[in-house]
Amino acid sequence: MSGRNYNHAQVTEYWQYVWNREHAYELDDGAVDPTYVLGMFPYTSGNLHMGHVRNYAITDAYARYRRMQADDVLHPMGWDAFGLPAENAANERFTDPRSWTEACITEMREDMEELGFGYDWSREITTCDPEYYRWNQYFFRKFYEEGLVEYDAAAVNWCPECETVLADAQVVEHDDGDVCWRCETPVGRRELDQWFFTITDYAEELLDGLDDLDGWPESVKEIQRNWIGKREGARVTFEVKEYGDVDVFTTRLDTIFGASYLAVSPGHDLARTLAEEREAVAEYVESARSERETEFSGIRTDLTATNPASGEELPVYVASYVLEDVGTGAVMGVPAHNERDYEFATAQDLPIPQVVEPVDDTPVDIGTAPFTGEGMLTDSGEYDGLASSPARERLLADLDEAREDVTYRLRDWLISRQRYWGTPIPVVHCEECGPVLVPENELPVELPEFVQTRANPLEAATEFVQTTCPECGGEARRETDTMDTFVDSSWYFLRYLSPDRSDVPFDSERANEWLPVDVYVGGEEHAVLHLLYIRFFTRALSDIGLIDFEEPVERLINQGTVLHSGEKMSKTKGNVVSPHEYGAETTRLFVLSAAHPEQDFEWTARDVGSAYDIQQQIYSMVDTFANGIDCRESREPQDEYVAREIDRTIQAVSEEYERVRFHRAVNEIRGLAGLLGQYREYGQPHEAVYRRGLRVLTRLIAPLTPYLGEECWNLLRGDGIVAHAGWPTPEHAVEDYAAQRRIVEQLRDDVREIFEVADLADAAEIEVVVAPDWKFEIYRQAREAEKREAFVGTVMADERMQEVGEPAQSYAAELEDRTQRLPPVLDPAEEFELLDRASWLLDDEFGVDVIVRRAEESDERANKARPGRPAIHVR
Ligand code: ANZ
Ligand code: ZN
Repeated sequence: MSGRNYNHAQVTEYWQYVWNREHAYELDDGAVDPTYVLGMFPYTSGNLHMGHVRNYAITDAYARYRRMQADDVLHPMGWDAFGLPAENAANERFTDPRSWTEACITEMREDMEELGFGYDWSREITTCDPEYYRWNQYFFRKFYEEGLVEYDAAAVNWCPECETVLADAQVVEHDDGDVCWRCETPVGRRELDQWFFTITDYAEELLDGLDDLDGWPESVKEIQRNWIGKREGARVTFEVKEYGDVDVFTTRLDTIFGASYLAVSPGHDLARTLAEEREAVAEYVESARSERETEFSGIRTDLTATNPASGEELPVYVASYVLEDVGTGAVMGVPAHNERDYEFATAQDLPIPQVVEPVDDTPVDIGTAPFTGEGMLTDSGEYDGLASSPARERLLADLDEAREDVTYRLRDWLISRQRYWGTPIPVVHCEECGPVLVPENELPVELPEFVQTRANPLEAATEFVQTTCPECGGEARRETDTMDTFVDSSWYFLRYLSPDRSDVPFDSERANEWLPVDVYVGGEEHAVLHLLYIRFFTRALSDIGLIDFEEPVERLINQGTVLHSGEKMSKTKGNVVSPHEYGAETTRLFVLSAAHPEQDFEWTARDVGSAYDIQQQIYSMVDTFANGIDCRESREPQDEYVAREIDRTIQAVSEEYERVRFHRAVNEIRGLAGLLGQYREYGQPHEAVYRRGLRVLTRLIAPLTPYLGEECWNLLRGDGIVAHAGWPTPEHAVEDYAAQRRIVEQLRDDVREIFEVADLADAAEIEVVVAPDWKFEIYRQAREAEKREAFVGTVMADERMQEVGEPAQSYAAELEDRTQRLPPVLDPAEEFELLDRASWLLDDEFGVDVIVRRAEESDERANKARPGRPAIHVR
C-alpha cells in the first residue's frame, strides 16, 4: 500500500534546473508595487550556519506564499562582502581578501540553492565590486555637499587587535570595561582625524519616526529610543573665575541648590587650558585619555565656580566620568540626588547636601544612598516647598543663566576605518587646499592590489597614495581610510531594484514604486547598528531628493536563536549542526516548524525526525494515489466532511502564513495529512475529494518544502510548477467552522469517555441524537439575553415553551447563569448534517455502526441532548 520513499538529494538538481529554465523567482522590472521580502544579506564568511538557514527559510516561505497568492514578489540576495575578517583570513592563509571572499560566496550560494531558497539571482549584488562601492563614494560626496559629513580630530575608540577605530555602537560594555564587538579586546582611546556622518542631525526625526513603525517589534523601537536618548532639560552657565563661563546640561534644574561641585570632562576646553600650566592636571588628562582612569577618579583644580542660584563658590574638578561628547561635557555635581555624582562625591569626600524630599513616605537616608526621585524642595531659598516640576519652571524663568535645552545620547557615526578591505573614502589631502573630494567623474576610487603588512595595506600602496589635488593640481595624498562596512549595508536594499544601472545608484522611480520593504527579517543584534543606519540613510536620501519615502521597512521580524544543549549554536562552543547533516529540506522544514520565528528554540533530533516523517507521509500518499487506487464515484456524507475540513485547513493555514506563523501552519498541515490518511484507509475515498485533498496539501506545504512540493505537484499532474501554482481557495464559506470543529471534537471525546468507563467490547451501534428544536430556541435566547434576571420567566412567557412544560423550565434554569457567555452553536438542521458527515470518524475509531437522528425521531432519547452536544447511546 505505501508509496516510495522521498529522497530530497535526488531531486534538487532537476528542480533547480527547472526553476532556472522558468526564471521562477525573477521579478519583472515592470512589476507594479510588488511585495518586497528581504532577509538581511549575509556577511561572506563561508558556509551557511543555522542562523542563516532560519533567517532565509522565513523569508523564502513567506515569499513563496505571496507568489502563490498571485503577488509579484521581489526576493533578492546579495553579499555583504567587505570587512576585516576577510583581511585576517587572507593573512592567515596567504591569499588575498578578494579571492577568499569569492570562494566564500561560491560556497554560500551553493548552500542556498540546496536549501531551495528561491532568489532572483538576476539581481545579485556584491558590496566589494567597484560597481557597487562606487556608489558608497557617490553618497559620501552627496552627503558632504549636504553638510552631513564632518572631518574632525576626535578621541575615538581604538581596538589594538583589529588595529582600527570602532563606532560607539561597535563597543560592547563588559563588567570590567569596554571591549571590541568583534574580538572582545579591551578598547582604548586614541586621538585621530576621522570622518563622520552626522546622524545626530536626524536624531529628532529618527526618534519621532519610531512612533509610526507599527510593524516593528516594540523591543527594537525601545532599544533605538534609548540609544537616541533624548533628554529635555536646561543649560546653565556657571562663572569660573580666571577662566570664564562653563555651561552644564542638567535634567534636574530643581536640584541646583544641592550642587556641591562642578566637574568637566578631560577633553573639555577648561581641562586642556589648565593642563597647559598645571602639571598635575596635564598628567590626569593624559592618563584619563589613554588608559581610561578608574570610574570615579578626578582631580581637583584650584578654580572655583559660582552657583548662579545660590551664589555659592563650588570647587571645580576634572573627572573622567563626565563624558566629553554628552551635553556640554560638564556637569553640576548634585550628589544627594544623582547616582554617579553620589559615587564621585563619596570617593572625593565632598559634601552631599539634600535639597529634595519625597512627598510620600519613601524612606530616604542620604548617608547611604542618593534620592533620585522627584519631590518637594528644601534648603533651596525662596523655592522651598515647591514640587520639583514647578520649581524647574520657576528657576528657568528666574535665572538669567539658565535656558531650556535638549540633548541626545546619539553620537555622530564614525565611518573611517584604518583597514584595507572596504570602500576607499573618496578624498585627497592637499597641503594647500586641505581635504578635497574626488570629483564624481573619477569614481570609483578603486582599491589597489592587496599587500601583506601589519599595518594598513593602503598606506603601503605608494602609487595609490601619491596623487594630485583635483583643485589646485599640486601634490596630494590620497585618504587611506576606508568606510565602515555598515555604510555598504545601509542602502543595499535599493541597489537590488536596478543592480545594473551604471549611471545612478538605483532607479528612483522604481524605488518610489516598490519600497518600503514589506517584510524584513534579521537578527535583533542589529537594533542600534544596521537598523538605525538604514533609517538614517533613507531619510538622508529622501532629503537629497533621490526618493520620496522616509522609512525603509514596514514590517520587521527579528528571528530568534537556534539553541543546542541550551546554548546558541556556535563554532567556539562546538555545538554546531550543519544544515546538511539531516538533509537541507528537512532542516529547513524543522526550523520553520519548531517555533514562532521570533522565539528561540532548541535543536532536538526527535523534532527533526518528525519534520522528516511528515514529508515521507505526504509523499507516500501522493505517490500511491498517482499509481492508481480504487476510488468511489458516488458521494457520501464522509466525503462532505473531508471536503469541509480541506476548506477549513486552507483558511487556517492562509491565516498563519499571513502572520508568518509557520509552526502553526505546519500543525494544520499535519492535521489534514492525518485526516486524508484516515479517510483513505476507511474505505474507498471519493476520487475528486481525495485528489483535491492531496493537491491542497501539496500547495500548502510547498512554501516550506519547495522540492517536495514540486515532486508531489508533478505526480498529481498539476499545471506548471508548484512555485507558480495558485494558492488553494475554499469551496464553501468557512465562517462557523470553529463551532463545527468544536462540536465534532466534543462528540468524539464524549464517546471515548463512555467507552472508557463502561466495558463495551461487544457494542454494535452508537446512536447520536440531536437536541429538540425548543432547546435550540432557549439556547439562542440565552445567548442574546440582555440580563439574566427573570430569564426563566421570559422564556416561559412563550406559548410554545408552555406546551413543552417542565423540561423547558428546567433547561432555561440551567442556562440562566451562563447567559451571554455561551459559545455559538449551529441550528438543529445544520448540526444534524454535520454529525451525519462526521459519523464515519466514530465508526472508524470504535468499529461500530453509527446512526445520527433528529430529536423528532427519537423523542425521549433527545432529552439528554443539548445544542452542540448530542445525546449518545451505545448498544
Ligand atoms: C544635575 C543632576 C541632578 C542631574 C540630579 C541628574 C539628577 P539622565 O540622568 O540619563 O537623564 N550629565 C549631563 N552631561 C553629562 C556628561 N557630559 N557626562 C556625564 N553626565 C552628564 O541624563 C541627564 C543627566 O546626566 C544630567 O542631569 C547630568 O546630571 C548628567 F538630581 O544634572 B544631571
Ligand atoms: Zn590642493
